[in-house]
Amino acid sequence: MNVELYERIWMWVAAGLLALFLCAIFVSAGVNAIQPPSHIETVDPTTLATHPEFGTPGVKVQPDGSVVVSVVAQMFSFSPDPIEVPANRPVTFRLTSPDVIHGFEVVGTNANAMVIPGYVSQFTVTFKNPGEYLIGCNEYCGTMHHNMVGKLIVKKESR
Ligand SMILES: [Cu+2]
Repeated sequence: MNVELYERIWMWVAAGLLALFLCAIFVSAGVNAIQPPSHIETVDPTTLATHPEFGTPGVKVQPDGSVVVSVVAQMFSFSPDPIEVPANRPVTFRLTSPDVIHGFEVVGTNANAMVIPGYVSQFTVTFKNPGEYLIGCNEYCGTMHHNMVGKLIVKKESR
């Protein structure tokens, strides 16, 4: 089969670009430690009110000093609100919803997760800068979605 020189050149250019883009994905995933969700934990969305953890959502300090925040996102608020956490300490967010899919994004940080009824979304983040942050729902969840906001207060540690 005879392939014209120009066509052959462009085929190699296209193949090279594909290889380059694949490399870019793998390198950036490696450098930024991007990973797919690894944590699968289910919870019954119909009995959240009596759930031992999500029945009383809030900030809990573990014996080792780490902080766990259990959050219930529901139409059209986050509970607890405001959320108060210390700066410069790992904070693990555990989120779930009793109704529909919501988002949980701490604006200006990389804390961002989808909140899915029936599942617990979990991620750990360390806030370096004390201050007040806006929490927004970034998944359309109903007529008052635009009002679904919360507040995160990152407190400077007093030690
Ligand atoms: Cu929403």
